[in-house]
Amino acid sequence: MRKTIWSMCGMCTVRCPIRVEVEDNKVKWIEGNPHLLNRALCGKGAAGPALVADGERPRQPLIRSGPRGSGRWDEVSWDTAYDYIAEKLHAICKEHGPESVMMSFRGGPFGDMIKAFIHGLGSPNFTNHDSTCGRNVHHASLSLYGLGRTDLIYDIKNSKHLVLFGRNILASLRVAEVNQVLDMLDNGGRLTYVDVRPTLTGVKASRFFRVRPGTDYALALATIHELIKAEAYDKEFIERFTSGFDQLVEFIKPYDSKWAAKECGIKQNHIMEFVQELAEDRPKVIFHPGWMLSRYSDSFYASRALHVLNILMGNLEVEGGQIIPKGPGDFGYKGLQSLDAQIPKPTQKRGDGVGWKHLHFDKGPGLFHLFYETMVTKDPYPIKGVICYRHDPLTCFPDPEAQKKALDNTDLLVSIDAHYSEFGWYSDVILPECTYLERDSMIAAQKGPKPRLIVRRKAVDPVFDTKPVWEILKNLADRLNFGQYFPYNTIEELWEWQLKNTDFSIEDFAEKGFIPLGDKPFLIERDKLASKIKTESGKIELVSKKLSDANLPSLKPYESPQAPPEGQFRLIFGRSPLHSHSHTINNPILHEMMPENTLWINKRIAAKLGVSEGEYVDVSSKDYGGPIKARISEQLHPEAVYMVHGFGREIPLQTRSFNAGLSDQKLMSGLLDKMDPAGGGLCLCECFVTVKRSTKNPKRRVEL
Ligand SMILES: Nc1nc2c(c(=O)[nH]1)N[C@H]1C(S)=C(S)[C@@H](COP(=O)(O)OP(=O)(O)OC[C@H]3O[C@@H](n4cnc5c(=O)[nH]c(N)nc54)[C@H](O)[C@@H]3O)O[C@H]1N2
Ligand SMILES: Nc1nc2c(c(=O)[nH]1)N[C@H]1C(S)=C(S)[C@@H](COP(=O)(O)OP(=O)(O)OC[C@H]3O[C@@H](n4cnc5c(=O)[nH]c(N)nc54)[C@H](O)[C@@H]3O)O[C@H]1N2
Ligand code: SF4
Ligand SMILES: [Mo]
Repeated sequence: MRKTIWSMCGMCTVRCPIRVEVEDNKVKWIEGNPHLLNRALCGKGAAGPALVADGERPRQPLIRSGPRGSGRWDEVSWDTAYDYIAEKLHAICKEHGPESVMMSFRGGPFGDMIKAFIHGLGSPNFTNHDSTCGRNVHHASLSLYGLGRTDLIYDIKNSKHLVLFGRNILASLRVAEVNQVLDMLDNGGRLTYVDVRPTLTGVKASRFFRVRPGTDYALALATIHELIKAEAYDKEFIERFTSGFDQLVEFIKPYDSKWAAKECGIKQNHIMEFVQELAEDRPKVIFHPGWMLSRYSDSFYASRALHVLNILMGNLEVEGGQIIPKGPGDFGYKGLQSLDAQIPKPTQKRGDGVGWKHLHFDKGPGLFHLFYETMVTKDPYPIKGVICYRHDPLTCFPDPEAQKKALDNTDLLVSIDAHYSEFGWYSDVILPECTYLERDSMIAAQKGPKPRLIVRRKAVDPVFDTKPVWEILKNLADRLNFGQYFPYNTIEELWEWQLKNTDFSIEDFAEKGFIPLGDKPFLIERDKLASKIKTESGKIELVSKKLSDANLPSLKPYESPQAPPEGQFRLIFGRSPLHSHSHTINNPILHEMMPENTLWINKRIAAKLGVSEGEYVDVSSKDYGGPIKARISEQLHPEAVYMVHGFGREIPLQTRSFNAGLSDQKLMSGLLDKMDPAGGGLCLCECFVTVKRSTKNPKRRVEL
């Protein structure tokens, strides 16, 4: 008989709530949770069952038997793997102190357990991938409101006008957000989209600006200029809640629409029409401040300018504007017990310098890429152990060869992953986690207009000898003598412990798959809004004290992006709706639908290079290159070439993805330490590559 399991998708880190139908320990059907997603699921989510069945993943613990990266492994029992890791970690902690161990995590609602593990060990070095993703956006938001990136959400459904600068919302997707955008469009809302190439979102947009790569900041500045000039902004909001407006007015003077039109390669009258629309639609206008904005050397300032536009709209805590997400406490509920909160915070300096060398950055997860320098310099102390849970730094950060050189200074690399990752392949131990459909998770509290408690439930038993992370970390913690911080033996005991202060039990999830904590969303009244602004001054700081203290400008003069050197192109990347970064490339179904990436080339440039659609071109940078098929585009900006991230994998046991397509991160030589000093994000689009028509006739197994 078929049974329903309420769970959470794991094909990307959005973790959409899902309803799974199971029969005879087989997944028969998956759909979005009808109470939250109207049954919708994306293509990757639908391919989940193929992952469970796929044998091309680590099936039991592996300990390296050859040199790092050689691919020679001993298959071992879980006890042997735990003992091996515990012994190595003991030795590292004894010789160098626990701070010599760092642990990274992909991010998301289950981070409590990961933080608890590294803090329980006695190290402050919890970190994640975010300097290649949203750190610039996070720091931009902090510098204005004292609130982080996830402390603001967007009421897209009710907005009159959604403005997206390179936020390809319909392809680089969250199902709930796609639903909201489509509802907004159905309600007659406007969508303005800015990109350097045609996209799914651009196709749906009511206004599309095709800009020169790296010029978003110019367009945002000109929009600020013209709105202020037309006095089309919320004066009361500015006066009441912000500081530094006079400096902004002075700063913005040179940046008018005529200037920006030339800089971005768009029409001035289109900018002026856009400004007119904003004046009509405010305050129900949302300028999305960006998600993946580790791109250009001014991405932090571009994101900051987009936030300034929200502030001019006066859209904070307004229907159809920006909302401060509410937690259980806002609706009178008690929250979950936190594993991490019961552990004394390690007091040593962080190994990446965040919080003492770099005071303007949020301590939270710090900045992973700065640990590489520490591995080499051993300053303030050596880094000897790296544990990555659900994170693949060799794919996530640029220049993997430079990373490997730094990693060679360590004594222990552990990958806890459901797949072979490039990092796992280079590690000393791989601990295979069972896939999301094969495991339960701890309970998570999700903030939002209506907060909720949510949990992932196991749909089927693990096919191989793989284990869930809650069990893996508990076993390691016991062996390392801090098992008391993981006060459970079974997942049921963990749930009970988490729910101890609430009036709920795990049975309360049975009806809908989640526990709603508040049925009616509410907006914070203007009179109470000031208390929600968390800067030192209590104002939204258009000129930030934190930045000034760090000798950084808040209003940075615009600098035009460098044109590519003769014969080269700026390498731009993004995502496909069919893949999640690199870890779906080998999925049997998704591989079949998109087996390799292509290099997008502007039509005029392609003609110059003598390349036609589907022919091979050779792409190269200093240390890496290879052939890839060309995809000719009318609208892609001629300075750029574009590819989807995640391909060019070199793990022989993943036969489908092995050497299929090219890797963008491997082309990014020398970019590992090119960080925006104000935002902490890496400048991944500051990469130039050479493209030539390929004379080779490479073997390719699959035609596009
Ligand atoms: N050049 C370049 N670099 C980029 C990007 C780019 O577009 N181009 N994108 C950037 C962005 S936006 C981000 S967010 C980062 C993402 O980079 P990462 O943070 O590394 O995230 P993912 O690639 O999503 O997945 C990380 C690992 O999680 C593993 N995994 C998947 N499911 C499970 C599971 O159920 N359990 C466990 N234990 N592991 C699992 C995958 O196999 C993979 O090895 O990369 C960034 N880096
Ligand atoms: N299907 C799918 N969805 C995903 C993910 C996935 O892997 N697959 N990953 C998730 C993650 S971790 C993230 S961070 C988000 C990222 O989602 P987004 O923030 O939307 O980022 P990308 O898709 O990387 O890039 C968006 C666009 O930026 C454009 N771009 C490049 N340079 C410029 C420029 O100078 N100006 C402008 N305006 N545009 C430019 C690219 O052409 C691309 O179309 O997606 C999330 N959703
Ligand atoms: S966006 Fe798609 S892949 Fe990601 S969690 Fe949701 S359904 Fe799964
Ligand atoms: Mo990301």
